[in-house]
Amino acid sequence: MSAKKILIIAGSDSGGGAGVQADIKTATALQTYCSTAITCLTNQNTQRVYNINYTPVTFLSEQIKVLLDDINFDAIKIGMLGNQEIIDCVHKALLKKFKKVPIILDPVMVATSGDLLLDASAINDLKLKLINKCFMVTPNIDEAQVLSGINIKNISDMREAASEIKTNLGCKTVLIKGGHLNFTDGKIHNVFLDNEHKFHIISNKRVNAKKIHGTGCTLATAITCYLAKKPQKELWAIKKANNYVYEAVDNFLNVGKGSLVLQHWL
Ligand code: PXL
Repeated sequence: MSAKKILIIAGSDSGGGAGVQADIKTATALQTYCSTAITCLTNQNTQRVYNINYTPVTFLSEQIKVLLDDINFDAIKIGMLGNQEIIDCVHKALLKKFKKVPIILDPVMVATSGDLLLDASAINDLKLKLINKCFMVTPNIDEAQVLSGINIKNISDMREAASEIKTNLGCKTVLIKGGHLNFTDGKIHNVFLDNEHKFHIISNKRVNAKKIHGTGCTLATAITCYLAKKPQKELWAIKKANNYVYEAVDNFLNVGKGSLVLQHWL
């Protein structure tokens, strides 16, 4: 049997709700093979992130190199990077891939618990070394505000921020996730700006539950899997991924004392 193959470059969440753990569960549920290059180990549970241990960059770049030498990936997902050194390492390791394979970057900055997952000093490097070369970036509202400099309160601000990110930072497409905003109709609206500078609104029902951890990682990985299956069908991939996340959230698990987590065996 054959399968589509993705490479996940992201951090480990020892609690299992987000990070590489959520990514592997998602890829498996979507019948996609995944390899991983793990940027860091977080020490965390459902309540908070206690500390972070980064992978030595010489080792991380060797890992990415041997994977790329061996496996012909259909798409690549980048998640938590953490600091400038790791960003620089991933940028160099992927140089030959940016134009050949769709790369989806989730610009992870802060955990659901509020803990910081990217050094503030690394934001410029993220913009200049990775975002400008990626096929898609998937910021949430807070990340989109940091990347665009725009204060986002509604869909019109989301459009403006997406346009700013695509035009000024140079990625091909932008998906701004609206889950952190309260819309008057009670739904969640996400704004996608495509390669031809056309806007699309992708909406879904909001699940009424307390904080859920791992939605961003899961969505970006699901998009990566669907794009691996059908390249250039990014709107289709986003809609399918959005449905996957909605179902996994609607069937949430309450495994600890903190945030709820997604259920991937639907
Ligand atoms: O949800 C963002 C995220 C990404 N990657 C890792 C994380 C988290 C959130 O906690 O731990 C490793």
